[in-house]
Amino acid sequence: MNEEEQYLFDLRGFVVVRNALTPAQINDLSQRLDAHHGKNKTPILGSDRTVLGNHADDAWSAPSLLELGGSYLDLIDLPAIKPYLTKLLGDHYRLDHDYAKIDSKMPDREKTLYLHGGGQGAGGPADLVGPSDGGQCFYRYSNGRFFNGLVAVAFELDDVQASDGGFACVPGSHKSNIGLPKVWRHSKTQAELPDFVQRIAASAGDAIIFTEACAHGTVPWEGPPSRERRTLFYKYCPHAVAWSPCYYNANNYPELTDEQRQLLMPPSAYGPHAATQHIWQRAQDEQLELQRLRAELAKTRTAD
Ligand SMILES: O=C(O)CCC(=O)C(=O)O
Repeated sequence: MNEEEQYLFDLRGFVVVRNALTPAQINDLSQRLDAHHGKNKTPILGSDRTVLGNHADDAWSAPSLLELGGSYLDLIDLPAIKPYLTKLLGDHYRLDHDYAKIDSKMPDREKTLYLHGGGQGAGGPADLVGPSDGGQCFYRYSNGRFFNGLVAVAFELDDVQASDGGFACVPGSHKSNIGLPKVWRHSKTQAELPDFVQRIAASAGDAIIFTEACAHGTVPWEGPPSRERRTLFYKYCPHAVAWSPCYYNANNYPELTDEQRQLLMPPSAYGPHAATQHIWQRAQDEQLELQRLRAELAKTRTAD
């Protein structure tokens, strides 16, 4: 992250990394997403890890894009993005949640722009960032370091013109001391967007990195219905912070490297330290054993 990008991130709350993905990665991610979407027609896939797939599902089983495998696992620690995350979150940040969104497929009633987040004044029950006081949306720069409560990386799989829709934010709002006035939070059409909201055009393969503390949201899709905006969101926290109540179970993804397993660690002040690793390893191993025992029990019940 060079000096210019650091300046712009501090000033505006986001930075665009052009060509973060190679054409081969875009292709692989697209094919896997389209195959998955063929079976699951909802325009939002994966989750913010506040839901389990089914009522009876195990803990540690919230839907995730990581289940799509291949390049979805590579995105966890993509070399083109890693230096940005280290600069913005410090060492030993963690992947907190991930999901994909297909804007052009969203039903009309869900196409409203909900600006959420927004500096020191963010949060509260009326804000989408969570039901609490919003302290999790922090942004600070001090002693030569960035501090962010949550940093989102939005990987674009399609070209998106600003007039189509897509990511928009109120640049600089991550440092505002006053919450975004209610009257400006919702826009049902692009014509209603307040003029200080900046829309960001992006090309397939670009990554928009933004702090959740910057008031942001999705502009109502008004591009041609034939075009899509498919975006993959990977969201990262400092190691002691958790946004989502469901943590990853690295055991569910046997192809992960050691470094990727560390990025999936649940939160603690220790980060991926030897002092804590064995604790979570035991919890994950017990989960495996539980799954095995449940499968055995189900088999016995069917045999009866
Ligand atoms: O569509 C976008 O890029 C914005 C998504 C968003 O609001 C979020 O991830 O919190």
